[in-house]
Amino acid sequence: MKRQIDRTRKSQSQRLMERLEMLRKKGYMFGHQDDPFYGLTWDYQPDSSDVKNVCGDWPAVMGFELGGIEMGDKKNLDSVPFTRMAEEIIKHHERGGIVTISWHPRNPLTTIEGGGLAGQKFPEGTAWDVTNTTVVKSILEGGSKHELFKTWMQRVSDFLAGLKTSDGQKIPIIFRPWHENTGSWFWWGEKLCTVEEYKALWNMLQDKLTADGFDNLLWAYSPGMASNLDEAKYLERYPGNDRIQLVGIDGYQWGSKEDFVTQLDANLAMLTKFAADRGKIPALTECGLKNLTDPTWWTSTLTPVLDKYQISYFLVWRNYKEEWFGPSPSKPDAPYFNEMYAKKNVLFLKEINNSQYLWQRLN
Ligand code: BMA
Repeated sequence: MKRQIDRTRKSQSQRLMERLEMLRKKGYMFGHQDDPFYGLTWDYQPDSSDVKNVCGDWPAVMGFELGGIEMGDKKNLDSVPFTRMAEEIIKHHERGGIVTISWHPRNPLTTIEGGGLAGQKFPEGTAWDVTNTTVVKSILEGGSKHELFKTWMQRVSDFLAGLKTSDGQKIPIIFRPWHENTGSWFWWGEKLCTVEEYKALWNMLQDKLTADGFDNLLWAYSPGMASNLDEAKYLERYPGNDRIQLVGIDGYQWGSKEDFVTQLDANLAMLTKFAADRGKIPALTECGLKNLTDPTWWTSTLTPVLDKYQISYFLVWRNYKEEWFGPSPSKPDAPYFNEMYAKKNVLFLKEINNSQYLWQRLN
């Protein structure tokens, strides 16, 4: 009888972790939020992508956003239908890509239960509503919104449960809740909850999803880039080595190129050392220059810094008509994006699939 190697012993998250470890020896991956849903000149066409329309290849990493799932909504906060989202997540996995998920849930204290945001003025009721500093406390055990929040977590769990391949395999996912928590623009931000409350919030969600059997999640912690983000600061709200597999930073260029480069460089130096000391995967979990006001940005600003570090990936935010962070064929940054695409150490889908082949053979 032919002996079969049992490949089912390792969880999907362990396998993803190993794949990421191997890939980052080769280079860093490019990621894009909401890539297959819409771009600057199109929306909801099958198999389309601004990135693919520029360079001919899919992003290695795609980001998806669950905001709205907690309300039982059919579409997320950016109007992406959840059924379509599940399809695209499965598709990206099946084409060999890597999936990451974020969640910007409504504010459980100020949102209107059972209703939409109609009648409420942005940011009232949203993740960005920071008028009340007891939101986290209110959803923890014993709080007035604890039961409501349990319903919200259940809806996340139900969505995740649908993310399986046609042969029933769970899809590995980099799950990145409660991000940019060292700023104070989300209801889980630094000035809105104590360290203990933040950690309890993290644990509540992680424990719930773990209890539901999701061993396919790779948990990512990602505070925002900041001049004071040293190791001690990073550790302050860090949920713990046993809870985190991927350590990230979200860092956009909002000001001058020089300030961005200096801060990103310093933060990545800290992050990659932090990761090496603890056996974690480092990544630039969000970044971008809004509307690519400097079209050379990809190769003049970003990659010279990233080339210095062995990070797993960087992900730019969505291409929304009024605010975009990825390339588009009609925009002047497209040739510079292609220049970046041609770099050997910047990895898109085709390249990571070659490595995946190797990785499968080695395991
Ligand atoms: C923000 C903006 C918003 C969007 C949110 C969640 O950065 O892009 O328009 O609703 O992310 O994707």
